[in-house]
Amino acid sequence: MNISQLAELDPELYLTLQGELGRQRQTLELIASENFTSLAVLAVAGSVLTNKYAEGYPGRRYYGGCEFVDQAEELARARVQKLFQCEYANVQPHSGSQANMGVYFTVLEPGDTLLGLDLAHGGHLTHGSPVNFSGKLYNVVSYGVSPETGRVDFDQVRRLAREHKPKLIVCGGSAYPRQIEFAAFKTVAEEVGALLMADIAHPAGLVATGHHPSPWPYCDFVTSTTHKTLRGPRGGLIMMERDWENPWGRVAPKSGRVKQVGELLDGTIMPGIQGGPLMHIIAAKAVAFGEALKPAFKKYCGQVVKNAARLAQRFIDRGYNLVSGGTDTHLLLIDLSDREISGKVAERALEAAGLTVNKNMVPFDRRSPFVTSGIRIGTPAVTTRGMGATEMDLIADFIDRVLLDPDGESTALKVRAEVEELCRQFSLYESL
Ligand code: DSN
Repeated sequence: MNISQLAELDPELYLTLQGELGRQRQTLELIASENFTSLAVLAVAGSVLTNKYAEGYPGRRYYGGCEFVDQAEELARARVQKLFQCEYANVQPHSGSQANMGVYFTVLEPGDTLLGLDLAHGGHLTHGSPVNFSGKLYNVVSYGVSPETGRVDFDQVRRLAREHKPKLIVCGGSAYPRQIEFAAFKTVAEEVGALLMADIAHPAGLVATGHHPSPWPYCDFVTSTTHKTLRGPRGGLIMMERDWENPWGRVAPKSGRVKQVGELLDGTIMPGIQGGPLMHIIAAKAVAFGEALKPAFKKYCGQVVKNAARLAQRFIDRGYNLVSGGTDTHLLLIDLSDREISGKVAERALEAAGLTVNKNMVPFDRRSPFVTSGIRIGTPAVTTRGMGATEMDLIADFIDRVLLDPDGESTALKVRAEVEELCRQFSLYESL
């Protein structure tokens, strides 16, 4: 069925979907965690596989009729293992949060100590924010970035690790513009006997294509989402370079055999925290992993990084402060602390002009998380549309004009018209 047929069947929802498709087509999507999937990923995510219950794992399900969904999950697993060169992969987590929960529930007991990057310094809710399950269940110690460099302060990480002896150290985040320092984290983890988990949700596509260093052999666990730079359907993922016998002496009930860590992770995801896997999404993950294995995806990720670097330079040229002074990934964080305009006002003004970004805390922010002093900008989605250096220069110009005149209606209207003209040149989902 084509979406246009929904016009008669469900006119209300049809209007909503058309509205969103129009928004995606006519605006510049600069949210660093968003992207546009291929039509193949979209089709499979909307396929008959949504009908199937398949609790369990391929070959050992709690339901009959799993022949074909088993194939889909096996394909997804095999492709992601090849993509990230790892022995273990669980493709069932519904989201990045559940992937992180899967590792925490396997490795930690409530009250255990977890060392993660502060949300305001670029971390993620699930890295120990007090309003998240991670902050409520565990004794969280947070590290941050250095005020001088905007990069992780390893003196602080080491000091906190020695003092608090975390069982698990988490590296990575959702607003860290620099490459994750896996090797440096491993040195600290080894020194204090902690396990190391990397959350590569943001740079996953860059990691897969060699545009960001690999977490192997440094990290015990790697979690990710599948919909950011990886450009797949919305979902999560857990990986280990090698499976290994669990060090906590957990045994299989009947045989007494010591379980592999992978078996424990599988059990934590299902039945521990999830029931039926989303087989349509797992199949769409398989499609996306297949796409990511192709040379075109490597080229795309290279362009994502080039575009972010170009955009960063254009903002620096115009006198903006960037957290860490720039980027080596797909995202940059403009620090507006020295300006009157807040992240909240900037986000709204840019949206009115057809540019979608999100307000974001910057390190040592004096404004609240609802107001913030930063905006986060990412290049994955505009790069998928085919934009390059020339368009990055235009985008920097659009943003600058709006930020210099956030209340100006005519500025917003003028920029919006130019944004729409640019978007027309880079069509999106033409066949929908
Ligand atoms: N909300 C995601 C992001 O925007 O980075 C992280 O989960």
